[in-house]
Amino acid sequence: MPVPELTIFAAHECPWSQRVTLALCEVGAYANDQVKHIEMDLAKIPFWFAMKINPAGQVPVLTVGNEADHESGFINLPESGVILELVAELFPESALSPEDPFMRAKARHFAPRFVDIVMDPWNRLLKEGDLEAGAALLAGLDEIQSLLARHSGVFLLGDTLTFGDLAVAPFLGRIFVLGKAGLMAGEAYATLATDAKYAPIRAYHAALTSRTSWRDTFDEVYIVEKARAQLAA
Ligand SMILES: N[C@@H](CCC(=O)N[C@@H](CS)C(=O)NCC(=O)O)C(=O)O
Repeated sequence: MPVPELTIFAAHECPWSQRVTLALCEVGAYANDQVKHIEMDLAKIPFWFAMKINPAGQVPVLTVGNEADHESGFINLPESGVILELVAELFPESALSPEDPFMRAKARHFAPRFVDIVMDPWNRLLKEGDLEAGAALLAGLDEIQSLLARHSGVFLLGDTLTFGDLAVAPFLGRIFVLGKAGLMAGEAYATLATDAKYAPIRAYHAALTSRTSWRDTFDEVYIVEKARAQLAA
């Protein structure tokens, strides 16, 4: 199937957007000029965006096809998880979407579980300085490590990167970067960064963030500055 016209509306600071920009990098869409990138300012989402592109007023949105051409399958698609899977399927040679339906189901389950048991406590720790949330965050990462241990290899399902990995990468990356920057209260980050128990999640983080796609979509200084400003507001 030929790849249709693609436009991504995204914001560098937004982890949900980074899921999609990571995938577009991984499949070579940026390198091959197969996608137009529109960077949005989250502080000033324009009225036309909510009117024409996404009534929820949120990024990311992937525009597929051309509005003027009814044959092009035109759609403005919101929701990072949905977009991520579509990108994986539009570029099957990338192998980001496993052929095996059970493996696909595992990839789908991974991100919502990660958000529930890791990101909820992480947000509480960051925004409220709730130290009990630090223990919950580490317990959540224990469970994530047990999911990773089900397959040998550097990624969730082995040595092949899938959309499941890309869905959690922006969040795991921010945990390490903002922890290193001193924005996580208590001892949770020190434990995560040094305790032998958390060596598997450190290795997983390293496997994700050592990729070119990560370097091309993540600016550590900018993300720390934005987070500091948001927490101070
Ligand atoms: N469930 C959405 C969440 C997207 C989201 O929260 N985007 C934020 C930026 S990180 C946004 O656009 N915020 C602007 C607003 O809500 O006004 C997804 O997975 O795409």
